[in-house]
Amino acid sequence: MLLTLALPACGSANDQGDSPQGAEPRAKAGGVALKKVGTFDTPVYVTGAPGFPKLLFVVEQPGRVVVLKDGRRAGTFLDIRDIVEDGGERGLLSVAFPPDYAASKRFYVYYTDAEGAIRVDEFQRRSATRADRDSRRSVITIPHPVNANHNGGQLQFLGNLLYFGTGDGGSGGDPPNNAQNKDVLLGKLLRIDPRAAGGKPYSVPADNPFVGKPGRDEIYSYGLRNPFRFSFDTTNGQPRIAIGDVGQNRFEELDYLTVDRAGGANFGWDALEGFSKYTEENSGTPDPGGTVKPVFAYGHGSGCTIIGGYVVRDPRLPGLRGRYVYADLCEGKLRSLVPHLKRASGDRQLGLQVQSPSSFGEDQQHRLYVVSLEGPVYRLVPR
Ligand SMILES: [Ca+2]
Ligand SMILES: [Ca+2]
Repeated sequence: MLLTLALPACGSANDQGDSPQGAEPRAKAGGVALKKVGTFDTPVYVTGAPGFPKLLFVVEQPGRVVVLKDGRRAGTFLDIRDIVEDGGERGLLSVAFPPDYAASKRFYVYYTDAEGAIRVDEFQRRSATRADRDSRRSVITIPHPVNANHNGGQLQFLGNLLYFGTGDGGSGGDPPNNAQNKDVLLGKLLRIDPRAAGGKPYSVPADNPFVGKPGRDEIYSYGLRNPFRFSFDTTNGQPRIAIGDVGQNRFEELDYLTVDRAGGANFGWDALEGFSKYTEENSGTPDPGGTVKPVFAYGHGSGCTIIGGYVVRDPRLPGLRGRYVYADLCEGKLRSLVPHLKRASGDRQLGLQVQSPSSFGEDQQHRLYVVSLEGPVYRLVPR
């Protein structure tokens, strides 16, 4: 069972006393409405697969991926509940399908195992709606033995390369200062080619920023606390990345920059939280200088845990096109802002609310979904 509101968290609890327990989404607001596509067991992610525009995949935290076809449940695509350690912030947290999925049949999952380690495994599909459980191949295992929190959890492909975000190893204030340590893979955005090559389970692109330099070659960016959800924005020519990095006790932050510039970037944790110097428990990491500042941050008076979303590209939602839609786990209100490379603007509520949002996601038609940890998955539709 999940611990309500525990999922990607870790900031201090929201003390406003107005959490949306029992609230149902309003049917209509701001030109956008929420349409329920189904109810699931502790869902934490939703996505589509290249070449299969009619399918939608919902990730259930205990360890299943459920598939819908044309909006109707079409079965369990993958069940790995036996190898997933679930609860709180742990569990099966993401699935990703590479651009060549239709031909290669391979896809990837991100989960925590019985030892608490972060694992990315590869599987292959047997049919459009059924994975081959026996095709499992371990791609990478990242030890995360000390604390149960801050496991990261997002997989995203950009081209053939797999990006994934790991948490800092947990507790509060990153006691071992993992996020600033380029010799460990915690508190990082990582980038690999997940295909087996040369007798190894994956390869590292030669142009990763720390190849040939001190620091693990898999690292793309560092100084992250718990980048539970991130997405790519390909609406603007040069691809950009939007990272919702969950904060400690004071600030939730959104990082938004070109993918190029994110190469080698230091996002500042745990010297910095949001725009501010981090001075609370287990602080003491000096500001290294040259860090990438967020484009937006909000304080814990209006939330507890950012749930990063997507820059909207669904042509059915003209009022939201180009805006970044996100939410906060405790507040549940859907919000949007205009992302700029220097600073976001125009942050405002959509007028829609979801209980304990755990993620957003897009299908192959660029339609946008929001997931409630309590069970429902909704699609954002025009009013
Ligand atoms: Ca620290
Ligand atoms: Ca290196």
